[in-house]
Amino acid sequence: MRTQVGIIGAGPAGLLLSQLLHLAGIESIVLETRSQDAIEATIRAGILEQGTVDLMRTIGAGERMDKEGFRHEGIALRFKGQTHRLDFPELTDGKSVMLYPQHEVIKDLVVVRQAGGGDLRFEVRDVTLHDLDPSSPKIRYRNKDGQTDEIVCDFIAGCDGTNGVSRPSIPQGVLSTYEKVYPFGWFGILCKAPPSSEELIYSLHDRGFALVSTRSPDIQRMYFQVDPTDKVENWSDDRIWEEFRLRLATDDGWTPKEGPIFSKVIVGMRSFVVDPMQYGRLFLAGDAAHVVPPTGAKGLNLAAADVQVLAKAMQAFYRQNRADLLDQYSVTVLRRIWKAERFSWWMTSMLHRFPGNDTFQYQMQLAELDYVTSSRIGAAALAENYVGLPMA
Ligand code: FAS
Ligand code: PHB
Repeated sequence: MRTQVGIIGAGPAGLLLSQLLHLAGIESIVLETRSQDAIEATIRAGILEQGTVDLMRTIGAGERMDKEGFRHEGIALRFKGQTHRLDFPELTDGKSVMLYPQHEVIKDLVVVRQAGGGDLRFEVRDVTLHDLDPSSPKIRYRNKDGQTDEIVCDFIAGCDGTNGVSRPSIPQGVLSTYEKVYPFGWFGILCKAPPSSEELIYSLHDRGFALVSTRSPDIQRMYFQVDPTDKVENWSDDRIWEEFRLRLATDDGWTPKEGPIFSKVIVGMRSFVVDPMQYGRLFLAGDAAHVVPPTGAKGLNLAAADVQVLAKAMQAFYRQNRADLLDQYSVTVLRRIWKAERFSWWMTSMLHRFPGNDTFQYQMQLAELDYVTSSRIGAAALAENYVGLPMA
């Protein structure tokens, strides 16, 4: 079997890339280990930067997002019992973000790919990459009926996330790896309740971080900081709501809207980057090459930004026989990735309690929050990063 671009992984990176290439007349095959139902049910990110919203519209996948998504024109920062709103359009010349869940994005992308005759192969097994350098890479795998198959392609796009096979297929010594593991995780819940707030609330409390987000008018998404080794079963619904009430308390008696919790998960938090994001004819994009702690809401958006640059570079290769953009892909996207890593690390460091009760450190965090909520320049810097820095 032959194609131009073999894409491993049907997450946001793989599906967006496949659609972008399709619109540029470039063929691709997407291989995914999980089923279509499973990828469409993966609860992850919720915030889309302006650039990702524009991309979804440009590639013809924005209709349902525009109908069912929520434009968020700000966030609130809460500390010392006070709430401070950051007005994004006012601070960033009109930009904002969209609250539209990642699994809905995935559903919309699968629809447009299938409508466009996209070759998406689900439930594959034993994916292996071969002959990445110099010129005709191959992907071997077993399809869902158990038969082995080989795809010969011009390029492989490794969009298989942080636990995929693409990155480990790059020989030892080629990649420089940068990692920071945070000494806390997030306890995330989904509950049936009305929204507790019009916009997201990021809160720092002596007991730790808490985040009020949403998914729809009757399903809410909320998180609070926990020990990463903690277990979901240690947390009864009553104890969870008690913790949210404590950490989100304000001097004017604000309380969250409570309801039956139907999903509980604890996720670890780390910052991770590999450099370069290319080896021969293999190009990494999204979580396959970098991970951010979710505090800055950057994960999905970085994946979208990577594949926009990669698709443009592949288009230049096929249309103008130019290899320069492909050669520059890694340097180009890593500049923006490191800025997003910095922002996500900064938000995480400002808004979480670190073990060891370092009271001076805590005062520094409170002073930083006081600065970004009382200085227009400080607030604008946060807002500019949150809505999304310009594309590379
Ligand atoms: P993805 O991980 O989304 O997709 C990779 C795909 O490749 C998956 O479908 C996987 O099944 C497939 N795959 C893996 N190995 C394969 C193989 N060998 N062969 C074929 N396919 C293979 N971001 C936020 O902003 N907010 C959040 O709340 C948030 N929560 C998160 C929670 C978790 C548990 C995780 C892991 C991430 C979260 N993120 C969040 C970040 C998230 O949004 C990611 O950045 C985003 O999914 C990255 O997209 P992709 O790079 O496409 O990788
Ligand atoms: C979410 O809605 O899941 C979400 C929103 C903002 C974040 C992290 C997660 O920073």
